[in-house]
Amino acid sequence: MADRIGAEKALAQLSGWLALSGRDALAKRFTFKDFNAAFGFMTRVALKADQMDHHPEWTNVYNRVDVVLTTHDSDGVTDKDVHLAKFMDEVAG
Ligand code: H2B
Repeated sequence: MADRIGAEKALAQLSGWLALSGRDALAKRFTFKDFNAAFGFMTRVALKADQMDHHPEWTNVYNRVDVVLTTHDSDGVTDKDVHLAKFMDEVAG
């Protein structure tokens, strides 16, 4: 199982992400031009997440994707969340 590093340590390596209150998790809102761009982002991230066997909690409304990352098996934020967060930032551009 991945070691829990905690949101604070994770945030030091990321930009634009926030810590959720009451839960050891990272959050970010991604906003795109339209639904097509948002869903393209989700598709690319979904393939990566499945390869990693590490899945985001997320919701989509039109051009917006709200993401929460945490590692359920470790009961908090791990390097896997940092890795997936960085990938999302890269894909979102
Ligand atoms: N995703 C996330 N975010 N955290 C996990 O702990 C996790 C996961 N565990 N995806 C994986 C799947 C686990 O449930 C399976 C059995 O490998």
